[in-house]
Amino acid sequence: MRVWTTLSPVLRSARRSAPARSGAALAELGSRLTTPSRTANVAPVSSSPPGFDPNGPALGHGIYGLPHTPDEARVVLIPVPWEPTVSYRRGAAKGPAAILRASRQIDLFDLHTGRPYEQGIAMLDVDPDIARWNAEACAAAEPVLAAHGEVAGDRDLEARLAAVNALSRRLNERVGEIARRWLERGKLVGLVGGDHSAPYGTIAAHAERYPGMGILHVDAHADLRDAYEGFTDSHASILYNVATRHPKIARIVQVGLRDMSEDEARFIRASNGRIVAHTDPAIADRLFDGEPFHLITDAIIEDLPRDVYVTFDIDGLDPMLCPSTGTPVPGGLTFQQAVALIGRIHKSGRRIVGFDLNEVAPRDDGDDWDGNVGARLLYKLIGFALLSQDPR
Ligand SMILES: [Mn+2]
Repeated sequence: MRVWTTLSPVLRSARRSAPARSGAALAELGSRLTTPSRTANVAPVSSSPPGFDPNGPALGHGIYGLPHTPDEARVVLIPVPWEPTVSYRRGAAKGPAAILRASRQIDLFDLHTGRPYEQGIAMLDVDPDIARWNAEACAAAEPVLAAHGEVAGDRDLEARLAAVNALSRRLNERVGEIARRWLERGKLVGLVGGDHSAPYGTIAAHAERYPGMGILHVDAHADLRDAYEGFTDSHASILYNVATRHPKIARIVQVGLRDMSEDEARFIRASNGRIVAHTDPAIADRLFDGEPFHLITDAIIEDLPRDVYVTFDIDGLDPMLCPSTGTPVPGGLTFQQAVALIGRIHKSGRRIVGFDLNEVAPRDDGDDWDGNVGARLLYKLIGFALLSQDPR
C-alpha cells in the first residue's frame, strides 16, 4: 500500500540503519536523479507536474499511478496482449492490464533503485490492431492446438495455421515499428506481454540499434524450438527466432531453465558458446554446495557484453510467485535472486538497453497476486535499467 503515514517510519528507519554503502549509494542516486541526464542518447529527465505527491496514494491513471504522458516519460512501456500460440493455459493476454492494475498500489520509492519514477514512466495504450489480431489468431489457432499442430493433409487446419503465422508476422512488424519510433526519440523502451512471442519485434529493434548487444533470458524454458505445434512464431520459439534471424546479437545467456527438449540442448551445444545456459538444476547444485549467490550471478553476468537486453519470462521465478502463468514448472528463482541478478548487470558496469516482461497471467477470480509480482518485477527492471544508463 502506498500510504506515507504508515510507511514513512519504516522507510526512515531503513535509511538510518542501512549499511554505509547503501546510504552512500542512495545519496549518490539522489544527486544523480536531480541533475540533468549526462547520457546524450536518452531524452532529458522529466519533472513531475506540480501537485503530484509521490508519497501519497496513487491518483494518476498511468502505470504506477504516475501522471506522465509517453512524450514526457523517459521510460515507455508497450503493452502487447497476445497469446495465440499458448500451448497449455491461457491468460497471458490479460497480463498488461493485470500489471497496470496492480502497479497502482506499489510504493514509488524503491529500496533497491531509489526514485525511478522521477524520470517518468508511461505505458502506451494497447494498439487496437494488436488486440484484434490476437482475437483473430486465437480463434484460428484453437483447432490447430487441439490437433497438437498435426495439420498436414487437413486443408482447414493448414489454412488456419498459415493465418496464425501471418498474424504473428504482422504483430512482429507492428511491435518493431512502435519500439523503433520510441527508441529514435531517445526513450528507454520496455515491453509487457503477452506470451513470450510478443517481444520479438522489440528485441529486433533493439538488436538493430545496439549491434553486439547480449540478451539475458530468464525463463523455465529454453524457448529454442524451431517452430512449435506448427507455429513459426511460437512462445516456445522466441529465442530460436532471435538467435537465427539476428546475427548481430553477440550472445544469449539463459537462466533458470528446467524444462527443455533434447533438440534444444543440442542447439545450445551447436551454438559454440553464443548461447549459454545456466540451468536451474546447475544453479541449485551450486547453492546446495554452499557457493555464494553473488559468485553465481557474477559468473552469469560475465558471459554478457556491455549492452544487455533482458527478456524475462515470469515462469523463470518460483511458480509460487506466478501461479497462473501459462506453463509453470517447479523450481526457479526467488524474487530476491531475480532482483540481485538484474541489479548485478548494473553493478558490473553494463548497460540495460531494453527489456520485456512476459507470461504474467492473472487468475480468473480477480486475485491480483500474479499482477502484483509482475508489477514489482517490472519496477525493478525499470529502476536498474535507468541506473545503468548513466556512465559509472
Ligand atoms: Mn519463455
